[in-house]
Amino acid sequence: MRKIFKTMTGNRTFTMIKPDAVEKGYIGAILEKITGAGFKIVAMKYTQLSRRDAETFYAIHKERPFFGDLVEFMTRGPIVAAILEKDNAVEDFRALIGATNPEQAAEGTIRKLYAANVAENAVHGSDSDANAVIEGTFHFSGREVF
Ligand code: 3AN
Repeated sequence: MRKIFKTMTGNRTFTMIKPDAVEKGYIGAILEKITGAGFKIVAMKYTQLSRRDAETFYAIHKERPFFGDLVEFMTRGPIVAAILEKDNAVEDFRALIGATNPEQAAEGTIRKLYAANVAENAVHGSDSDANAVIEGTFHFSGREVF
């Protein structure tokens, strides 16, 4: 369990390649963007969220009108979950993926390149160091983190 707490020093973030991007065959291209931007993969798995997993992971959005659709979407097929390491990981990764809505995402960002729309937006990135720890420990045990 110990290594994941390095996230608290601000050098780790958590990501998922979401079902839409997996379905379209973008896993390799997205991982290449991530490692090409200087992120080191310190944990990774190919898995599928249960309904309960998705409801727990996105509990912060449970009052939002799109919550039901979000849970349906995130559980409809496999995802890639990963913990990434880089200086300033959370902020730099949010910059690499771009705005939540791909129409507003900057050129060259992962969402601009690979996301369909605001609901099916290809990748997740933690929004704070604290959430990176919560999200990383939700998906990985200590022996799966390097
Ligand atoms: P981000 O993923 O950029 O941090 P959040 O945390 O606001 O964005 O939203 C979590 C997820 O909920 C998004 N990645 C997207 O799949 C979905 N979502 C966010 N806003 C909307 C919206 N207005 N309509 C539909 N789905 C949304």
